[in-house]
Amino acid sequence: RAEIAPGAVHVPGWLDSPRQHQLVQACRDWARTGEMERVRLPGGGLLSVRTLCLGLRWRPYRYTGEPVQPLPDWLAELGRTAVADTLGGSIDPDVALVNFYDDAAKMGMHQDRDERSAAPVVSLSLGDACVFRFGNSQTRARPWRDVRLESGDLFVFGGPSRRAFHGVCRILPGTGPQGLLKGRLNITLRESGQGL
Ligand code: MD5
Ligand code: FE
Repeated sequence: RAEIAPGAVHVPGWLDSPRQHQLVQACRDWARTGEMERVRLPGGGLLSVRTLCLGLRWRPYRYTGEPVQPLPDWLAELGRTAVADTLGGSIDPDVALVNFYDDAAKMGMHQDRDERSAAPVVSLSLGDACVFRFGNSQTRARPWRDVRLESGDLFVFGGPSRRAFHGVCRILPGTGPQGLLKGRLNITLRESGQGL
């Protein structure tokens, strides 16, 4: 367990192997409805990751009212346990965003600021490792720290780190557990603050 910055906690290997397999299988089931798609930015660009929303539909830069598959209680509960195990305090997640990265996908430096809640975000990594760049809250430029996120890792972002810039520089193909998944999945659990 490592505190990367105040409010940002990395717990390598938080998910055991059966749990990782269960989560990947759940992602496959959710994706069968065909909702895993590249999101278009208002400026016209397309994200290279494929995204699936549970609970509420997210599009840059808001949660829309369109219906999506429900967020299962067991997944919300996993998010509550993650926060209790790291920062303490509570969250009541109503959204999960599932991002799939193929070998070439990446995510530029950005802030997550579409949530109207101050609650932490819980991030779970599955499959191939990545180079995750954790920056600062002021600018998308340095200083930052590059952290390798591996399959099974938990990252919780709260408090002063909640609005930090962050991104995924690259995927490290072939580094995931044998037989789990080709590519990388990231599940984030969030409290949207809609209806608060
Ligand atoms: C990923 N996902 O690996 C990353 C990890 C996203 C996204 O960035 O927006 O879907 S989650 C990183 C994250 C979330 C919320 C706050 C902070 C980082 N942070 O304050 O650094 O697909
Ligand atoms: Fe983000």
